[in-house]
Amino acid sequence: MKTIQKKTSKTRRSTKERKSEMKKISSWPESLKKVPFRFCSGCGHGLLHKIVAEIIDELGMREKTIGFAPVGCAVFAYDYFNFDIIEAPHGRPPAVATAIKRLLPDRLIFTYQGDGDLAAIGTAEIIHAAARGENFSVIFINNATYGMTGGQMAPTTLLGQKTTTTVKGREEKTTGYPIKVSELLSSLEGTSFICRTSIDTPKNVLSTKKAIKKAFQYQLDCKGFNLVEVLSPCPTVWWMSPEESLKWLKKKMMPVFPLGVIKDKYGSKQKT
Ligand SMILES: Cc1ncc(C[n+]2csc(CCOP(=O)(O)OP(=O)(O)O)c2C)c(N)n1
Ligand code: SF4
Ligand SMILES: [Mg+2]
Repeated sequence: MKTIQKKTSKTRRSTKERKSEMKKISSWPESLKKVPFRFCSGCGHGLLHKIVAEIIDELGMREKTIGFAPVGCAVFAYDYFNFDIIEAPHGRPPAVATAIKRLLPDRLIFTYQGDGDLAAIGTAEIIHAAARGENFSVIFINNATYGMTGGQMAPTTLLGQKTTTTVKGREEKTTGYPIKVSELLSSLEGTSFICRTSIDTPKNVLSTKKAIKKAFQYQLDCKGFNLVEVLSPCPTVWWMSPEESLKWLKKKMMPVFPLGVIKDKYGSKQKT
């Protein structure tokens, strides 16, 4: 009994002492407004917004950043990010970003686009911006569907995937094959860094953050067009629970859209 009491008094520390020893591992980024997201539970957009905001804080670029929001569930980016956002709906972010980056070359410019916005409605804009080697960054959210409008087929919808416009599952005969945007754009000489990541696990969240930070750094170093494709869950129109959606993403999406660096003009071809 005596020994126990001695040990307790030795190891007991004040709350103040314990607090001072705690390592801060997370905080609210200044680049993100303190407002609730309107995304569904388990949606990847909220997590991605936080990652982007953290990176901008870490780069010290909050007052020099301009983001471009699309149509789709990310349309409300201007409500969430605490820096300038320009709304350029229907696939037009790469065209408007081109103009703004050329006018204000010292700004950190990025577009944030879903697969419907980027790979269907705005196919021409993204291809030509990449071919021109415009010096800005693209964050491409691939959730294999049109989330906002209720789950129609997107260009990235998998073969066999059921959507409201492919009720028996997508089949190549009538709707073609999924477009692999990252591989397609990496064939263009104007692109410098193209990478595909996912946010299904903590490890992959960290890899996503690393990849987007690298893309932003490439832009700041004037290395030309770069894009990070992020595989992201949309539990609501995949008709799944958030947990099931992460499993589906890994099991079904990843074999079709493998993760890793697809092109790095100034570095090596390695896994992120
Ligand atoms: C020219 C045009 N086509 C289609 C639409 C309808 N629309 C708005 S958002 C959207 C889908 C967006 O899907 P995606 O870009 O994948 O974003 P998500 O919601 O999945 O994040 C569509 C088809 C529209 N408003 N205008
Ligand atoms: S519909 Fe999908 S993409 Fe849109 S907020 Fe809900 S989960 Fe996210
Ligand atoms: Mg989508």
